[in-house]
Amino acid sequence: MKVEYSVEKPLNREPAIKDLISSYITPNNDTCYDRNHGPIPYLNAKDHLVKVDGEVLKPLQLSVEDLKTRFKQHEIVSALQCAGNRRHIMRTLLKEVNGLDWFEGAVMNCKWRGPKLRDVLNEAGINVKNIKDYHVAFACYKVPVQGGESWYGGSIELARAMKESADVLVALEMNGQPLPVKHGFPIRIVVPGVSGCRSVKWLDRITVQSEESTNLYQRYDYKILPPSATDKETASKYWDKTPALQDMPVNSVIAVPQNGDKVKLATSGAVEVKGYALPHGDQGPVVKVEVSADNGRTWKVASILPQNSGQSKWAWALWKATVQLQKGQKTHLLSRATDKGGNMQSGEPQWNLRGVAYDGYGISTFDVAA
Ligand SMILES: Nc1nc2c(c(=O)[nH]1)N[C@H]1C(S)=C(S)[C@@H](COP(=O)(O)O)O[C@H]1N2
Ligand SMILES: [Mo]
Repeated sequence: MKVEYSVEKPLNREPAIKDLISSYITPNNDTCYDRNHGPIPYLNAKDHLVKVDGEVLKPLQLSVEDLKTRFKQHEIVSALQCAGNRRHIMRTLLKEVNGLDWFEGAVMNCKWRGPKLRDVLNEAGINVKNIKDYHVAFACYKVPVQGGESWYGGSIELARAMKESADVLVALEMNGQPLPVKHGFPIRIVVPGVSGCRSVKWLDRITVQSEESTNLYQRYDYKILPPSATDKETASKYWDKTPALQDMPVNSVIAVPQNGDKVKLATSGAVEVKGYALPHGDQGPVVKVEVSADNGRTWKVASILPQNSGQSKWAWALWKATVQLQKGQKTHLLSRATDKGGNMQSGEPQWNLRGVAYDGYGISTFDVAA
């Protein structure tokens, strides 16, 4: 099997933020961020199989063809975001954290297509007494990952998997094309609203089980540790007690003007401010984004670009606002989002050791030319 990159040097990269927000649907190219804990395997769609096992009546082995032809296909526009998105802001504004230095581009908003996980599980027949006590684990055994683990995996609650409106997909396509190799070809899970780490790529196993995935990345990473976990040592006693991160928080980011830019005002004294915003878990879509030029004392409502209106609750919102500014000054802008569920960014982000799920106000500090 051909692989690209390695356990020592996996492919991890993000696009320039201005490119990212230039299209509502993030195209299948380098505008999509890459997050890998190991090498990228080149799988053959003709012989690749996904095993469905665990607490099911009829274990299955499904080919890509089976998944395409034996189940109803669904298309969902959903953001997929790494839990570490915006980590750089957390380490800069709050305190140093452990983890890759993601800025604000570890997110993409794509059209995913494939059967619903629930339909696949229904075909296998869930064999559990109380669905609330179970999980569904996803795994890729094709390549080893960092931390000495020989496979990658993650899990979600079985109840979420079985909930029709949770839209959990066994995705075969991204933006109308077969999944790109680096994004999981030929099969990946897409769990809308949830930290990207559970959306397992190059999927080869789906297991209904009474405990969470035992993979390192479910048990010892991707958790919001309490503030008293300040290093590896103190964290060790919290890993077991801290729930695995699932739903991502309501969030917004200012992309234009970018932090550090030199901005020329229009003759009107105005500048156009643009960015993206994301809802909390399944509470989308984002219904309001506001911008402040006075450190949060007053807020101006931004307009959400029409591509998003009435669309998927899982999608991001692209937004823009026109703000009047003073020439020749260092300027500091903030943004905050509110979703349909009423969740609003609080402006009081909590520090955590792994720097995950940072949800402080969108922020941009730049010079306005005299
Ligand atoms: N098999 C496998 N699946 C994986 C990962 C991985 O390293 N291996 N990384 C996860 C993480 S942490 C994220 S954020 C997303 C990134 O998806 P992308 O590379 O398509 O952007 O994939 C998830 N699925
Ligand atoms: Mo991630």
